[in-house]
Amino acid sequence: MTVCKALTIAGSDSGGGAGIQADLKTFQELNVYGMSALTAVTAQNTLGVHGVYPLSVEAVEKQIEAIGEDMGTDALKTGMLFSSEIIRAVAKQIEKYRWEKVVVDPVMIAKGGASLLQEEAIQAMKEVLLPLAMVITPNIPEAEVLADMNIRNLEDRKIAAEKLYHAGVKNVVIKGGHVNDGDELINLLFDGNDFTYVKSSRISTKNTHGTGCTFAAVMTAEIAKGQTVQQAVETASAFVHAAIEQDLHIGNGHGPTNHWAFKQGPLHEKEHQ
Ligand code: PXL
Repeated sequence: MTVCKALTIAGSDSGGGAGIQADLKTFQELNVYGMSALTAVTAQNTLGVHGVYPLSVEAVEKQIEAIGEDMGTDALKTGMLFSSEIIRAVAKQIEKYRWEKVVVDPVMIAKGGASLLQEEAIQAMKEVLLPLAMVITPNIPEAEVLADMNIRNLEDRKIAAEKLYHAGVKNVVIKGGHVNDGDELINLLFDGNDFTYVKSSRISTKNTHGTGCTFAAVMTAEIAKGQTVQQAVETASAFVHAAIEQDLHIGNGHGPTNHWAFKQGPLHEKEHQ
């Protein structure tokens, strides 16, 4: 049996809903062996981010090297990278190991508004990381920053996707979760030739913490297995939809989603008590 492997280079969310915790849970659900290189630790719960503690560039490099020198990976994703120094170090390692199945989730701001990427790091992300990306998965506010334009409708989203493609990214997915345009949610994929709309129904809830990380983690796991980018977007949309639909009611703020819902369906609460 050959086992598929995926690596997440991202921050820790102590609350377990986003960051590497979301990534590793998602990899596991999809039968992919998960590995991680931590970039920063956040002290966080459903009410917000209470502290951000970046790791040293050396610590990030060493973790990636440890994997590159021994285990290798079939695909990787980047999440919270925090600083331009960490971005440059991560890009260098991706080049060193010639990793090509690279999913970049350009994490910038947490749900409550806390910054997970320093302002000056945006330029580094555009310069050194986007050209290495097989796929980038921004939400609309992130796409606005990276493409340097306002996105008011689907036409604008297509223009932003084209701009990001021309910045060197092979496939651009601009997710539709952050617009209120009715019952239909459209995740837009642009591969340099065609636009594909991957549709699902919108669910109204405040419990969406970690959906961006989870979406990119599904894509990474599916790409690790050899699925196409379009298939990966379809699975990611279905996985996140199930995770939101069957949420867990944990915490008093923006709650996490249910990472086992896609595979296992709803858990009957407290059935063992
Ligand atoms: O969802 C973005 C995100 C990514 N990574 C970490 C986070 C968050 C959101 O809070 O905490 C570590």
